Amino acid sequence: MKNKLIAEIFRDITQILEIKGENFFRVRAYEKAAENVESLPDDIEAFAKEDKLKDIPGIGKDLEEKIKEIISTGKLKYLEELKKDIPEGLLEMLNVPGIGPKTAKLLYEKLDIQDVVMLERMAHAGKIRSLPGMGEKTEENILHGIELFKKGRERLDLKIATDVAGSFVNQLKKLKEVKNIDPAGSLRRMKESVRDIDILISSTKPEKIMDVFTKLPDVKDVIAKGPTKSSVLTKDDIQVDVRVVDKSSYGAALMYFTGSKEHNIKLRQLAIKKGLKLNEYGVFKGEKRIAGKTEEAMYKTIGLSYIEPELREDRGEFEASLKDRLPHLINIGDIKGDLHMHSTWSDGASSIEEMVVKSRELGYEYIAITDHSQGLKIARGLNAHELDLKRKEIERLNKKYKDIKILFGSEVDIDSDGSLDYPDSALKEMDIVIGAIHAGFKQPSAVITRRIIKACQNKYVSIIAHPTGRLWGSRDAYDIDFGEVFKVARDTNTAFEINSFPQRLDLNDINARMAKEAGVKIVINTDSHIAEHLNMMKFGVAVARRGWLEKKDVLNTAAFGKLRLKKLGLTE
Ligand code: DGT
Ligand code: CA
Repeated sequence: MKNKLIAEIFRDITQILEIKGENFFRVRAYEKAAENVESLPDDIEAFAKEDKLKDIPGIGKDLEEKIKEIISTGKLKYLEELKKDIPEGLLEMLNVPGIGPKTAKLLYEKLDIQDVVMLERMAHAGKIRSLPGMGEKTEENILHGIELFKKGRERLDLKIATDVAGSFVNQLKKLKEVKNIDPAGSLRRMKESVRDIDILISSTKPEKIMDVFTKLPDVKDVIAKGPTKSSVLTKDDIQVDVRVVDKSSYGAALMYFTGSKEHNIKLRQLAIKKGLKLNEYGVFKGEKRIAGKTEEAMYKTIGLSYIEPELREDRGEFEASLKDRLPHLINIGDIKGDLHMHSTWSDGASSIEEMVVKSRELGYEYIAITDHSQGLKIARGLNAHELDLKRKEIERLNKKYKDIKILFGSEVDIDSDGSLDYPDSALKEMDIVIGAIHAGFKQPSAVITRRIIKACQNKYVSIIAHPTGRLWGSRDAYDIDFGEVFKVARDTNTAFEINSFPQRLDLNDINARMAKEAGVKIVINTDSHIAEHLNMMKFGVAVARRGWLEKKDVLNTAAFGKLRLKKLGLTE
């Protein structure tokens, strides 16, 4: 599927053309084309094969040729040429939140700022405030943007890490010399972001594995190669480490390299208390190894019940394990439906029916189609008339697909004063109402807290979506008083969402656990904008597991008839 690549290339072109101050209409043409290609429900290669590229809105002869070139070569000469006209660092600068092409152009032309390093230096030196339309506040915002940018750079999101690790594991698994293989480190603990990928293997032929690993096609550079441990950089500059151990110490090594470091330290202390020694080769009594092959045996020998990787953060798991009170963590298989997704009715790229078909494949009993509300113009929110039409379409599909319940819902904007973007008369007609903040992120904590509390108090709002607004690498969580908010959520039976989108993962693990302890119910949703996104549920489930949640804490593990959502006015 090259749709995304093509859209990205067109966007890069737009940005360079804007920096160069090109004609508005040319810039807009690429921007439109990027949008249209991105929202195509099907693989663009199928369009190309059937000679139908020109049927896509905004694609004429010229862009058709360019799309064909990208499909066959994976790149575009025109973009490569354009790139030569501007400094390389300038494009990277556009990834700093708050720096658009116009600002970049100004900074480049007036102050000769060519990359992020220079940008940071000039902002610190107070040089940027002298430019037209900029001030001290702009400088502050730029510096904050750079901080976010760096944070986003240092660590991978969970989806990218999962995909990269999966690809390496799959290729290495094919070797007959590989006995056991697992990703370890923060990825195995399913942390929301991952610095590098650690893979552990057991084998009697480590050298052979090192040879193959360091020569895999995704490898760009070999950082270090040894007989049992090597590190490489992928073409996307992601570091992957592979270690090979003997199968007799596989469990011990897996435990050690899964971490976290804090968990490991506590483990070692517990072992010492029992007169044992613990290291990455096993548990030892004197010189004798008494465990090492499996993690289960390792934990048992130290006197603990098995601790799931997601809990290994030294956040109370030892105390719980010793008392045999570890939670029975929720599993992906417990999820019976997805209650937050968009369709082509608002800003989604798949029709409601496509969302239904994919959800049936996933085995769901129910889903909610929750397009945006009228006020959110950029996301094509629905007006009253469109809501009516959409409801009819859902009724039609409910008749056609008897094995899944399709709920008619909306993701309704919580306005800056906490009121909702539809009147109660419209909300009343819906099966499910999700409240969400999409503007006014910078309000003071007390104001945002009040806004969310007011939304919880609305008798139709069943769920608060992505409650802190955090976007990885581009936006901080807004400041909410969760103590206050959770009290009201519990009393009004309003559920809070764990949004599974890798850039969101919001609530995060810590907030989710706090919600559970406050008696607030959780819903895990994908917020899908295309059918494929429905697969991201696993990331939300990972956050829930890291937040110690069990099946009973999460509403969408219930069968349809038992879905205890506030004011679920089910339509037959
Ligand atoms: P990351 O890479 O920052 O996302 O997080 P991790 O947890 O994957 O950290 P990493 O890659 O530095 O190390 C992998 C595991 O190896 C880590 O979770 C625990 C173990 N480890 C590394 N260094 C130490 C150490 O100094 N002491 C102990 N006890 N364990 C360590
Ligand atoms: Ca790591």
